[in-house]
Amino acid sequence: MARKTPPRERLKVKYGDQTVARGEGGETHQEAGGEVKVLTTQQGTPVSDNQNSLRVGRRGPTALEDFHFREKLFHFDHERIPERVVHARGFGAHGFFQPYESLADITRADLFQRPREKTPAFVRFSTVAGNKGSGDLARDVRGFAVKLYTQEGNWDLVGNNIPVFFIQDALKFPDVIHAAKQEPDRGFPQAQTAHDNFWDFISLNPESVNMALWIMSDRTIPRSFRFMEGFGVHTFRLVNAKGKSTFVKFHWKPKQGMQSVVWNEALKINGADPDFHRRDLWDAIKSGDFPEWELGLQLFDDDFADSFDFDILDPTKIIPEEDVPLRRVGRLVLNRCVDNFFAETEQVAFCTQNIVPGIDFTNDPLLQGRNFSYLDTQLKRLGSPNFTYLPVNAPKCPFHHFQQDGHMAVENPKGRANYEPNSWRGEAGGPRESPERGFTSFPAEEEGAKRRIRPETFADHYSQARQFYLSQTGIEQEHIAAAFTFELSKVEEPAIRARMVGHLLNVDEGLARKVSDGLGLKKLPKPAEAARPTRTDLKASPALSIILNGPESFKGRKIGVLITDGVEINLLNGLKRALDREKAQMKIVAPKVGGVKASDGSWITADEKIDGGPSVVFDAVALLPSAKGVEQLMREATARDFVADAFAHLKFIGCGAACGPLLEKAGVPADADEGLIRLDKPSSAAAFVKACRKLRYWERETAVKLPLAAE
Ligand code: HDE
Repeated sequence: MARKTPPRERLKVKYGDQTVARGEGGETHQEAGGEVKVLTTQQGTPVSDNQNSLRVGRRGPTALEDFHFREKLFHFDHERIPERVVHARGFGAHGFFQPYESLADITRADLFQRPREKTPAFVRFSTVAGNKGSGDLARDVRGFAVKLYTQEGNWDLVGNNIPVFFIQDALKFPDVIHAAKQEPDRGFPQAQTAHDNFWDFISLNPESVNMALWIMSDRTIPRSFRFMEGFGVHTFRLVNAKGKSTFVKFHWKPKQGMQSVVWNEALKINGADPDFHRRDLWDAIKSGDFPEWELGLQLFDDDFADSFDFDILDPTKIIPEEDVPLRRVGRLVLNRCVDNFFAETEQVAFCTQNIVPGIDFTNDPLLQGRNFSYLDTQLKRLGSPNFTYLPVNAPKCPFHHFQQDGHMAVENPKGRANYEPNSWRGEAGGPRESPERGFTSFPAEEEGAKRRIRPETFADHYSQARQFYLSQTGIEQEHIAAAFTFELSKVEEPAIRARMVGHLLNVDEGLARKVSDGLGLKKLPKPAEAARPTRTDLKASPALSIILNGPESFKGRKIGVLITDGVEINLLNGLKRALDREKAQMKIVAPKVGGVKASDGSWITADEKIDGGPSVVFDAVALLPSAKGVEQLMREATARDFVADAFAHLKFIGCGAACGPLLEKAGVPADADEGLIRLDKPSSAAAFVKACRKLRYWERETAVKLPLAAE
């Protein structure tokens, strides 16, 4: 049916300072809601009808001359660009980096010269293996890629939330990624390493064992991006104005403290809210709670490098913070969400080769390979060497070069000279090189035969894996054992399971036995053949534990409060006040999203209906139904799950006076443990919120029979 044409009067638009009829060009017109923009084609031609294509006759064919139709469909057909082969699912935000002090003595990098001066930043967090539409809570490494728009060019620190990597040579990258992603014949499983190909590769590749320990730890199921660390992984160089080089490892330390979820919770969050991590970052920034990380530098010289137990060029190794303490030199704050996901998060093009004067590479073979791969991949994804002009990728400092033309050349050099050297003077000659200001590589001496070789110094594959394991609390060790058991139980080929346990025997016998028992292996396999015996003299590094590096407050966390009609209003208000003081959030969960009538007759609007806001999406919960409401909740499976899951996931539970029968019905004895905290008068709210600072009541774990701990 043809759309009724609005009266001619309403089609008037402002065009410059004239008012002309729509259809004669122009940008805005008046509607009831005020002045709005007139829809145009990409060529700027105003569109009269965006509901019906051009037809010949009432029920006739569509005319090919309908340029608006053809342009619209043509553009739509080309909306997608190739997703990243790895790190396809990501989420970005803008912010800034601010140094605490001048680091001029160790680097000439411009962003580290002037204390408190802000350098704009864009950060993209990601998972590695899953495709763009996969769930946020996959057990996976998280990317932590930072683009810093310095006054001497863009510096991309393309890191992860784990400080080591699977492989020592970039040549192996396609193999490890092929093995991790969906198996090629069947196209599944999506976003998980719990399958044969992955563990087949890892078990045949002992250099991956340290990383295997890290990925089976809770590091790969972070509570959200805000609560995880970031690492540059490789050793880099900082170079000062005199040309002196200092080795450096980069760390991002979350001011919010570290926090992960438990595995059973991760599985359920993926169902309840597959966007849990991106929503968390978005909500935090939009509410003004800007996440912040401190940049920590581990600085060391050649003497340390030569005396260190492992090769500083080996990306499967860390340098424990206890050996080289972190120097905290500045802060990264994320304070602005993207305006458009595609334009920014999708089109941002990180390249490890993007470094600036004062920072330099080392010979880490993984880093050397990455320096090729990233530029190459951006051309494939973005389709033109001019991707550097996209606003999210363009430097924010002046830039001048002779690169020209190509697809989508939005800006070409002006003037006659497009080559160098040239004899044109002044502006006509274009930019010139600058030996003083320009980037100069650190003149490291290199020599040797050209061979395909892996240095002897990279050969110890187990000692640091053991050190990592022994640096964990008992609870975290149990989680590692449980994760190996879970993943290897999904492996169908028994030989692969056994081969992996053979590696674990070189890490820690207790761990290997737990996994072997968990898998039901009839007998313990032989330890894998080791190129170097496992060292047992490496000291534990408490910095590697998440639990030992948690937050000091409940700030930025979320409580889900389950209420019904008749909720005690003073109690609810008391809890809200206590949470406000802590700068934590309260979300109301109720049988209907419209809300409930409180004890004083006031109306409380809910944030979520119970099945839309299960307890897995909260850090702690409070149960404040009225006595009558409890009867209703006891009949609802979602309400029982809300309670049972909160308990099983070791959450603190604030218990209102009436909630006893609901707890019982959910299988939780009312006096089960000290993680259940009375919330029967407004003054008890403060004690409850204080308890929540510990995030979990870990003591409960051994009592709960869920697949959290290895049996
Ligand atoms: Fe990457 N990696 N990578 N990687 N990587 C990519 O670049 C690659 C490695 C990391 O949010 C790709 O733009 C090779 C280590 C992050 O856009 C690709 C090797 C670390 C991101 C690529 C590695 C990373 C990527 C895919 C082995 C931690 C996401 C799309 C030598 C220090 C960046 C893209 C974003 C993305 C190659 C290993 C981190 C294909 C060859 C080690 C955070 O170029």
